[in-house]
Amino acid sequence: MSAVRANPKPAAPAASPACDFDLVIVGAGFGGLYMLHRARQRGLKVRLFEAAGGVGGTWWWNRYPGARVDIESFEYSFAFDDALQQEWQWSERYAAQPELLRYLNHVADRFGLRPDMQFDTRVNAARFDEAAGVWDLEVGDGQRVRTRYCAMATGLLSAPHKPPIPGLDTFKGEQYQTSYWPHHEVDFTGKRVAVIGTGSSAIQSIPVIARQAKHLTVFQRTPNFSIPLRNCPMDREIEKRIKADYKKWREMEFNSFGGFISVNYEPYGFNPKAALEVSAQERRAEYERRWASGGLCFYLAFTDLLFNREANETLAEFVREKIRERVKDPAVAELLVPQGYPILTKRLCADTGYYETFNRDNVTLVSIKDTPIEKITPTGIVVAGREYPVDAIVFATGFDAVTGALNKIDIRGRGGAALKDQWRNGPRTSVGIMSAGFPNLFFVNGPGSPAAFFQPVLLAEYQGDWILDCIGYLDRNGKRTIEATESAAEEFVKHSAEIAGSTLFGLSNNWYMGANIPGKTRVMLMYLGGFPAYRDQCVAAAANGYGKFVLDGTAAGQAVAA
Ligand code: N01
Repeated sequence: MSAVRANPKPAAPAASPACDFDLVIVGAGFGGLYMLHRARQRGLKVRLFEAAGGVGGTWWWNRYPGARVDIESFEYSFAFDDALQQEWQWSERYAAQPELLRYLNHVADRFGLRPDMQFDTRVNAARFDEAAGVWDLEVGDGQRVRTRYCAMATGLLSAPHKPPIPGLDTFKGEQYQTSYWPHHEVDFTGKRVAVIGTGSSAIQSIPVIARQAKHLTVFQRTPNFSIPLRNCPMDREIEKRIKADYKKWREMEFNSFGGFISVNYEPYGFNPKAALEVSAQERRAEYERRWASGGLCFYLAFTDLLFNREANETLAEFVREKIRERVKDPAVAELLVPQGYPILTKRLCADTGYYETFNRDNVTLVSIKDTPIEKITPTGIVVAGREYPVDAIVFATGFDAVTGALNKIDIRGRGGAALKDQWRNGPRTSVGIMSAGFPNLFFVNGPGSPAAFFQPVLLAEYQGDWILDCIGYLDRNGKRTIEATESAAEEFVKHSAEIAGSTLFGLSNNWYMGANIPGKTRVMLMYLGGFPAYRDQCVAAAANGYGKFVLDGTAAGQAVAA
């Protein structure tokens, strides 16, 4: 694991066949930055392209009011460099977007990464040149770049989804999207504002917007389960304790299922008991303890919550009760109480005063579950024949997750085959890192990996190291290409589907399965077996000279230097 191992020795790159770069990285979020840093350390000639005007990825784009991380700052940060861990001071238990952006900029400067990054440059197309065994990229306004390897660190939630509601273009007021929030300050003072959507982004922004707007109307299709985040200023004593033992905490994270253990306050890690094996009293006590701690620790409360509907219902009912306590008007409370799907199967939200916001006089909740938005007019939003006049609309309508950002790039592998065609019925990868027919193309936090179910910063570190180790191996052995085999991908996809099939995730319309995007194939997009099991898969895939892959067009595993 990257947190506890020494920097690897630079590999000697093989002679580049008429290439501009050894490695091109797409995306300057956590994953791209880490990989760039490590690739440079290994002596690779590398260039990172980023569509945005600066570093940050998710944290560059999502500047909406109230945006903050809901994994503790001490955990949602790089583990690979202890000096960096020691010197950075987080100001809050859960860092807000501006602080995360400062942190990522600090990382870029501290490790001198900027000279190898090119901003405002979208990668539009990537085609594998079979004769030369290299990738030919079309970037920005037609610039052509050739590279031996390409790593897509394009993000899990980076292709925003804006539903094509009739009349949208006729609206005369202001329109915002949480994931494309402008860089200038948006002032809703004195305005009638609508928020469409009630996922994590909406749940974070609604309380902040409500405090500013003259009136806020929230249009809710599916109520979400939300837990109090309980953010607070960083306690310096806790900081000292964590920094004194950072290595131990990181090891625990890397060896845990989801990569977060709530190190900051009380470690509410994995509870090995099942909800249905303990008494109602013990269950309640466990839920109350976690409720008081706040955040996402409910995922680890009992082992059967994601597998057994009856067990799941014990937690769902506990949270429903809490929602009813937080909302004064019982009719509004009932609209906000989620019913009909298992808790935790749509991403659990963590809020700061979300439900209490509906106790304000200037906030109205409109359920569009049975009566969808009919149209948008120049002056408002129409539901069930009634117009709600508004001056501004905020779309908090989510993302074409996991595959969306990759599908925006015209990626073509052997024989000119398009990746999006190959993945029409769901992504097919070997260990979430490579796809058959697309040699030397790697995914970071991509489809098939545990992304979204494992702390994404740590996963990016692990995968970044795996990919660079792989490149190092090829270079040391004079090999030019590596690709997944169809049979290995089939085996991994089948294994992942079996795990997913044993869970309750299929019982809700969640983005993990693409169920939030009309027409997208409904299939679990990520690995649900937990990080330790995933790591075993990655180690096995690399064993015997990358025996589960094809090297230079022939089966791997022959006698080559380790
Ligand atoms: O997106 P979402 P998000 N008409 O897909 C509704 C991470 N994140 O940006 O549920 C009306 O969750 C849709 O309704 P429904 C986190 O992993 C983390 O909020 O499909 N409504 C839903 O209510 C999260 O899960 C943080 O019925 C429509 C909402 O829009 C992920 O990003 C903060 C609609 C979309 O919710 C995505 O969160 C923010 C339509 N046509 C995000 N289409 C942290 O706290 C969609 N909706 C760290």
